[in-house]
Amino acid sequence: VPVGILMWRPPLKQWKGEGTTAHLYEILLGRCYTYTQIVRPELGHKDCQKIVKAFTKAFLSKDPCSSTEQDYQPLMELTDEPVPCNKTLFWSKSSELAHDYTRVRQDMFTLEDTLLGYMADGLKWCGDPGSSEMNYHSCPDWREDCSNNSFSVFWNTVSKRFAEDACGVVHVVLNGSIRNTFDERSTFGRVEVFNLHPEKVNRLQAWVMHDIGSVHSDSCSSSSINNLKQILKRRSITFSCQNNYRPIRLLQCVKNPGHSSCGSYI
Ligand code: N1C
Repeated sequence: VPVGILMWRPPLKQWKGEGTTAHLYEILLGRCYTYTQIVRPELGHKDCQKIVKAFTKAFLSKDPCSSTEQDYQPLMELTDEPVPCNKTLFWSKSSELAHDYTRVRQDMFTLEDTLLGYMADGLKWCGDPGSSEMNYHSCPDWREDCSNNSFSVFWNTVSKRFAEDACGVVHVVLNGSIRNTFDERSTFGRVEVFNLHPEKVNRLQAWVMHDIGSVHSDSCSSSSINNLKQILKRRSITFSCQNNYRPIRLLQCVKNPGHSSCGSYI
């Protein structure tokens, strides 16, 4: 048989989004070991080889536009990790600020402070039905190709579990410098709010933060926040809201010490 025939591979499909992150497998494995051995050694018993295999098995050799929650179930089962009551922190359009905060408040957890979120944060991945390889050239774009793509379904699945597991008072950092501070189409608005369990979540505490120097566009009294309040009321969850929660404001001021709105704190 001519070598050329053995080496021929069907062409991978072309998508509008960027392809799988280079060295994805090694990055996932490295992050898994970093998290379970160094960040939270109490999780040292987790089998990172098995976890990363389950992760890639969820999407390899499959159509990246027909990804399902079930694809990620084996991975979810290997990575259960309860967050203590009162310590869950959600965010929407405020990723950097929320993570700056949990870096300092080590007892609080965003999804990226749990194993799966830590492993997947910032990465892209997809497979192809005609190949057992990852597609490093392109992956489906949420808008232009399909919404049920391998990484959007992943974030929906893990965000859902993160919300289902939450208990006590839960927190959310929202961005008051954009028009839709509470966006019903965001993962927070679409998935997390609806997967909180009212029998164990007594209250959602929102912190609406304004970027330093921006013109305020939304605050706790805005209609988008009122919408969140109504949704929670229907779900029997108490809501409270605070503008520019001081501990987080101080973190913003660390990055903008000279700004007039920070002056009174120095
Ligand atoms: O759509 P969002 O925000 O409201 O999602 C944030 C919300 C958080 O509370 C997290 O628990 O949902 C969870 N989450 C992530 O942790 C996460 N890490 C990285 C959701 N999405 C996450 N990503 C990527 O950012 C993912 O690709 C998704 O589409 C964006 C959502 O960010 P957003 O719109 O600011």
